[in-house]
Amino acid sequence: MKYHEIKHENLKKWIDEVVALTKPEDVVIADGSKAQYDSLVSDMIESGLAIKLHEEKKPGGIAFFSDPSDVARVENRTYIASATKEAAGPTNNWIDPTELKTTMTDLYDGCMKGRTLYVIPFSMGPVGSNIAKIGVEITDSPYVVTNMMIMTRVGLRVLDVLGSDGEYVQCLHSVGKPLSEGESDEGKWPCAPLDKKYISHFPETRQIWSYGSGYGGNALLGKKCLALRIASVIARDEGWLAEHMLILKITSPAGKKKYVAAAFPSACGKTNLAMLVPTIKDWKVETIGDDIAWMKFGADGKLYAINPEAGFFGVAPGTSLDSNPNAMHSLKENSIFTNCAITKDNDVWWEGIGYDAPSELIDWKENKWIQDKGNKDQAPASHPNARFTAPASQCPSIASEWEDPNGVPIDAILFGGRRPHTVPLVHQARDWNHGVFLGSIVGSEITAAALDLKAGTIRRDPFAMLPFCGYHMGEYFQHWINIGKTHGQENLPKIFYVNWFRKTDSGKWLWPGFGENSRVLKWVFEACDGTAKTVDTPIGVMPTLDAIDRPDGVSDEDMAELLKVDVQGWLDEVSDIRVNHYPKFGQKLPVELAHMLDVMEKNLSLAK
Ligand code: OXD
Ligand code: MN
Repeated sequence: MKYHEIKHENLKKWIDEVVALTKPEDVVIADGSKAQYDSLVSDMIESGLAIKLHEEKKPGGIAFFSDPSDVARVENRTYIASATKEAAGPTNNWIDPTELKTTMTDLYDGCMKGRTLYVIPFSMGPVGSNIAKIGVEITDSPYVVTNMMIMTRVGLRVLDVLGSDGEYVQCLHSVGKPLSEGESDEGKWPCAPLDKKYISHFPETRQIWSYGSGYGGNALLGKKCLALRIASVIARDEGWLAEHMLILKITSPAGKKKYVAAAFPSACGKTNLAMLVPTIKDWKVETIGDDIAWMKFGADGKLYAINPEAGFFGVAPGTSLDSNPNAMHSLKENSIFTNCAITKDNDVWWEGIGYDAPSELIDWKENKWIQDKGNKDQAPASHPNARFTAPASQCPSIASEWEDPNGVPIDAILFGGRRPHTVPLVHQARDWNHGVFLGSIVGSEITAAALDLKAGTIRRDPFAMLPFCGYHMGEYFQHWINIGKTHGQENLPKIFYVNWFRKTDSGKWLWPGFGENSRVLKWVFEACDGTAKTVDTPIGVMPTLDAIDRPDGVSDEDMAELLKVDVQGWLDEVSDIRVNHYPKFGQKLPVELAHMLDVMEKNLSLAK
């Protein structure tokens, strides 16, 4: 299809404007066909940008090495350009939208010279679902097109749903590297220098403008930009929730099922939990989504969730048949690998894949790499944020209803993070507002010094949405409180706080995690049914010491430690929230949350 044939006048006009501004050599519509995917892949292999992986070891697989300056989301170059700074709030970078558009229009001028402009019509969520939203991404990166074809539903059927006047989110992307006459990328990853990268959101006009990066969430604009930053604003306006949450289904031995959504900050194991293989007999866990949940109330008053994505953009290092067999099976074929190491026979390898590196590798910086196990300081062969892009449909644990356009009814919401001390293995909120309070204080230990933050300190990441909320976070808290006011407690999901990451003072893990987390999910399941063994504590409702089946290696003392209310630790937490966290939100902090903090402090003081 040629873009002049598009029936949607406003979309055609926008494409015309972008073509005039960016001056590409050609315009192609991503039609969603396998033939087009295959031809983009062979072009990228031919140009040297992509590596074709081993036919039998990774059928249909390709690999890329990005530019070393373009390896992750760039939070300090990510902007919420709302009409006022106040609307973006204290936790987002803000630039006046007119000024930002002027700067970026200059950058976009001629930026696609020598390249093809692709128009990608995509649906976040099953095509036609009333929870789904349509986006159209314009990009000059074939890498982006192929990744979007895995991560979202792309193609002409989306244009059909859009019709002649349907609503869509404009997503404009360029790698920011025009080519002069006769110039080619010579197989190198195109991008612009860091100070020219902009990942910009215009919430009022529901637009995304991204320039200069070709990587992940900076460039696959359906994911963090649309499905979280822009969607969180739409959700606030329309009374629903767009959240950084996995969705899983758990089925008891009696065949009873429940759906659980869970928000953990990036790199806290959402993909692992979503694909967990239970260690408890006859319990089953299946996957609906691993990163994002859109949740709307149904006619029966219950909260229904869809996974707006169609694939997984997972962190490769640490993923193995032991830690996450379902992820390993998902990426066996038809997958894209970015910044993983490549073996001599064109397979992928990464740190923590579960076996030693073959004798010789090409590392993500494209140098020869030989494993030196004696050298703890050896630079890794794969980048710590190396990724696999895999179709969700290939996941062995995918639930049959994962594409149900009506979504699945959520019974429980979990919050969590890496907290070596203080926060117990699991506790339950007394009611919705208490649950919102727990979401608002989510924090996680910084594990790598890479983020300019001190390793070992706790970074507050409320609702795991700190980098992804498209408006004032205080108003976001209020939106959650308001949901509780307008919907009956009996229909609302129960809220829990989990922590798999407790350590002893000598640094030993107290809880084995991974599949053993099914034991905690079982208690959550029972708590939703009202059959769990519970005890009231100053911080919420907790399991009794014998309520959770114990895995091998967890002693009575370990369990007592995991389920202890650390009164002094929590009082320190209260003062940290009071002094360093809540004041950020000023007048917009809901009174209900300030009240919850007072209640917790009072409860703890009484328990001292
Ligand atoms: C992700 C993230 O890539 O949260 O999902 O950073
Ligand atoms: Mn994420």
